[in-house]
Amino acid sequence: MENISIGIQKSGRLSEKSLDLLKESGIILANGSRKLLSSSRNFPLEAVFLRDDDIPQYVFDRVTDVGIVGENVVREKGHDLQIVERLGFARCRMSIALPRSVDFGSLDQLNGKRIATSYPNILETFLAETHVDAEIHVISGSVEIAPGIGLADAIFDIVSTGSTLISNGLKEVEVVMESEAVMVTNPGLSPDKQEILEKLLFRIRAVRKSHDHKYILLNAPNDRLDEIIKVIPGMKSPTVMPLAEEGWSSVHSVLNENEFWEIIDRLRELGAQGILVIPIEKMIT
Ligand code: PRT
Ligand code: ZN
Repeated sequence: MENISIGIQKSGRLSEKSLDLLKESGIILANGSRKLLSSSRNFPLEAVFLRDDDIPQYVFDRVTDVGIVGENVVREKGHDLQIVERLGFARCRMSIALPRSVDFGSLDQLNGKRIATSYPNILETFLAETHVDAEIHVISGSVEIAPGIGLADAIFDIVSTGSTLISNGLKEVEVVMESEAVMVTNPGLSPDKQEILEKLLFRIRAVRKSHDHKYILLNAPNDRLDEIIKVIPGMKSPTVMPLAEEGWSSVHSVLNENEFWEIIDRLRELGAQGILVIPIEKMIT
């Protein structure tokens, strides 16, 4: 039986969430991430633990069939890979930042300036698109200190909360791209491997969907039932069962996390009582 191999970051910001995703998909790995390789005993998958920067190349060269890596790294490496799923974690943006003391008007100001970054390819493409003629200085780490020590006039780096910029006296002036962890592949997998990938994606989607949905149970007075049901449509439609107490029903449904509090407020206005909200482990629609 054929296996699918998946490149996962060995240790870093993506590692834990990548492994959690496999685990929640019911895929048990033999020996965690301590070794280079780890096979699953209940799914035809082998995890290969790598530096995140190497993952696009490994996938491109078909050393691994798929990989989980930041979209920023995929873009920087420039291999023609297919994003098969956006995974919603390790969200960040790649931005240009300037010393706080510099007044910022427009990108033209960067003409003739030095920009320090570890992502020269993304930056170069952006500068070409926006017709800015700046000098790119490649630094491999601690890019944020470059302006302070006179090595550059600006930086182009990953920003998440923005606190690293603030503590280095910098301000974000231009967001060049948004990024999140993605699953990538090099198209043209064998039919067997493609089938395993589809199975894996089916599970991952069910897990991810369950994360932003909640199961809700509540008691509704029968005379407001129609209005209450309109507020919570459910996957198909809500389940309604009579309560032992006359004039009341129990309503069960599924809510989207985004509209959760609004719906709860609305339900209370409509006289719903005994509202219970329960996490969902898997969700298959
Ligand atoms: O050892 P290896 O090469 O595998 O790992 P790495 O050190 O190169 O990468 P790692 O683990 O730091 O990050 C992996 C991926 O996580 C990145 O490629 C991004 O896609 C994503 N990610 C999400 C981040 C951040 N958020 C993040 N905040 N990567 C880095 N940072 C750093 C950033 O460089 C800056 O120094 O955190 C700082 C900014 O954070 P804030 O919150 O202060 O703005
Ligand atoms: Zn790295």
